[in-house]
Amino acid sequence: MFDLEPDNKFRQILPTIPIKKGSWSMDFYQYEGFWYPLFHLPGMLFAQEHFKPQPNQVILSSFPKCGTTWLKALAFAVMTRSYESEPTNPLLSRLSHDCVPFIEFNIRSSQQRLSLDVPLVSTHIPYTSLPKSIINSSCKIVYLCRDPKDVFVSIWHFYNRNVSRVFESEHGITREKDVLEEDVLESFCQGLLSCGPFWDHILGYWRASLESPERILFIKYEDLTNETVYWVKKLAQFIGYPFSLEEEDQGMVQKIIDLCSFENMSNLEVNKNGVMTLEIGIKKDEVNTFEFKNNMYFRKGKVGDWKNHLTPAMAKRIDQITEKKLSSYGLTWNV
Ligand code: PAP
Repeated sequence: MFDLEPDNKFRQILPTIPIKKGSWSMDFYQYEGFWYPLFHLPGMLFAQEHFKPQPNQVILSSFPKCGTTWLKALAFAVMTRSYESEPTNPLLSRLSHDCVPFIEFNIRSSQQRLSLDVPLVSTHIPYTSLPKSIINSSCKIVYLCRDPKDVFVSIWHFYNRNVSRVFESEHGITREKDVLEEDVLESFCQGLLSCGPFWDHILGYWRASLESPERILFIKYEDLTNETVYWVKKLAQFIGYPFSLEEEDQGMVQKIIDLCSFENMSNLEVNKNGVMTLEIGIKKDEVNTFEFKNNMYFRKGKVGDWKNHLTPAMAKRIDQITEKKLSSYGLTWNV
């Protein structure tokens, strides 16, 4: 399924990098200190070598399941001033992932697709592994992070439904689990998930944002949820599309927030029944793709849902790692 071009970087580094098994028997490959499943690493390496940002491009970055779908919708709506319920508004007929491409999942077609009118791209690549072309550019980066307990629960649901689907189609075995098991938590704590460890991912962007606050805006999902107006205005200002007083008087900020809300987005026909295609590898001249149902990106959209899924011991384990790895850098969650 993930056959690759013989001369590509992934094939070259494969014999030299550590491989470990995570949950659902998935293999993870370690590169530059982070773990990737086979559907993520080749595209990441390709982006490192080939991605060239436009000077005015804004990079939306996040660890998976921190609210990327929401951030993409908000940034796209801010840049395009899409707030009306008119049929031409792209956010009403396309998943926000289809409006803002990932640099590592749009392998072959990336350069065409990325020369979009709306200068927005996204990535899950850790800061220290970003393409040098981004690091050396003056492009703004917006990073969204989230309480790791909610990230873990969200990832578990996503993997549980998607990975079990792959097993089902490839091996005829159903792997979907009903309860969150210790081995999945173990994998999360060891960083054996796409772009893990979570804490190192966050720390890379957090430190970079402290060093270059004019270039990197660091947002927490919880703050975006609780003080949405403040953060949407801040986002608009930061990426160079501030709201004028007139626009504010017209209620544009609130209209954008309403358009991008979980309730609105998750009820759109395209997000209920549509499908998105990620490019995850290249076989000869053909791009290998993997399809996700759009509704996979909309589960609950709540802060603190971990309380419904984690035992106190599981929550404590995650909190202890967060405390150990992040608190001395001033990063904490009180939810
Ligand atoms: P990705 O990394 O695969 O792109 P991402 O969008 O970051 O996924 O994360 C999905 C989470 O964002 C889901 O969280 P949950 O599992 O805890 O519910 C999803 O529900 C939430 N989400 C998606 N859209 C919105 C939105 N408009 N507002 C708030 N949360 C949202």
